[in-house]
Amino acid sequence: MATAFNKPAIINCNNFKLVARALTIIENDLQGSTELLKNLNFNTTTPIIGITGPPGAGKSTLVNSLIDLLLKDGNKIAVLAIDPTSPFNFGSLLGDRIRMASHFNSPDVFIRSLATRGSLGGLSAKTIEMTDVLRAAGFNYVLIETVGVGQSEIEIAGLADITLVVLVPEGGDEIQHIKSGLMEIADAFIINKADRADADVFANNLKKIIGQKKGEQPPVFKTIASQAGGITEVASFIKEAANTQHQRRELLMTEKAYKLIQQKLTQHIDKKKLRQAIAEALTDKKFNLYSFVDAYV
Ligand SMILES: Nc1nc2c(ncn2[C@@H]2O[C@H](COP(=O)(O)OP(=O)(O)OP(=O)(O)O)[C@@H](O)[C@H]2O)c(=O)[nH]1
Ligand SMILES: [Mg+2]
Repeated sequence: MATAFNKPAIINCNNFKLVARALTIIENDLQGSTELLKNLNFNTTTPIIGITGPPGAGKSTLVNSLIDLLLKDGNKIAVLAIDPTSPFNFGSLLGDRIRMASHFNSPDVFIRSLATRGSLGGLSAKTIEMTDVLRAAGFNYVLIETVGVGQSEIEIAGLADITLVVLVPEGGDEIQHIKSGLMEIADAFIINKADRADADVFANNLKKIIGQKKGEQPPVFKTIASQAGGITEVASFIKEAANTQHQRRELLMTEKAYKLIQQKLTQHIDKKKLRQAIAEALTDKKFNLYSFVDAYV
C-alpha cells in the first residue's frame, strides 16, 4: 500500500524492496507519490554522478568497474540506467544487465533500468524524482547512465552533481565535431577504449580543445573499462569532486525547480485533445496559433 511510505525513514538503502516499490510509485505516478516525495528525508550528501556518452562508448562497462572499486570502501551504490530505446526493444536493457551482471545479486548495489518512453534522447519524465528517492534512501553514490543522444546529455548535467562524458578514440580530425554543449557540461572527460591505437592522439587533441576553454578546465582520463584500466583515477576524481559538489547546488536546484514547475504547468494539457482543438480551429482560415495558445496559459 502506498500509504506505507508516508513515514520517510522507511525508504532506506538497506531495504531494496521498498526502494524499488517507492521508485515504481514515483515512475507511474501512483497514488501516494506526491506524499512520498514531500516526505523524503534529504539529510544526506549522496553525490549524483551522471555518466553520458555516445552509444556503445563503454558506459555500462565503466560503471561496472567503478562499482567494483567503490564497493571496496564499503559503499552502498545505486545505479539508474536510462535507456532511450522503445520499451518494445529490450536489446540495450538486456545489454546493460549483462554488462553489470556481476553486481545484480549484490546486497550493496541497487540497479534499476528506466526507459525514456519515447521522448527520444530526453531523460524520462520522472528522472529527477527517482534520483531524489535514491538520494534520500542514503546510498553513498548514485550513478546515472544515459546515452548521449539528443538533449539527454545536457539534461543529465542539470540533474547530476558530477557529469562524466565518455568518449572513444576516433580518427584525429573527428574531434572537431565534438558536440559544443559537451564542453560546458563535462566535469571530466573519459576516453574509454584506450586500448585502441588512436587513443593518445585523441586525448592530446581533446586536451588542446579544452585548453582553449575559459574557466575551469575538466580533466581527461584514459580508461580501458573492459579491463578495469585507469578506473582508480576516475574513482579518486569522483570522491574528491563529491566533496566540493555543493558549490553548484544552487544552480542545480534552480534547474530542477524549473523543470518541475514546467511539468506541473503543462500536466493538464492532453495532446490528443489539443490536436482535436487545433483541428477545429484550423477550419477557420484566419487561424492564428499565437491567439490560440493564449487559451492555455
Ligand atoms: N576494446 C574495448 N572495448 C570495450 C571497452 N570498454 C567497453 N568495451 C566494449 O564495448 C562494448 C559496449 O560497451 P557498453 O559498456 O555496453 O557501452 P555503453 O556505452 O554502455 O552502450 P549503450 O548503453 O548501449 O550506449 C562492449 O562490447 C564492451 O565490452 C574498452 O575499454 N576497450
Ligand atoms: Mg550501457
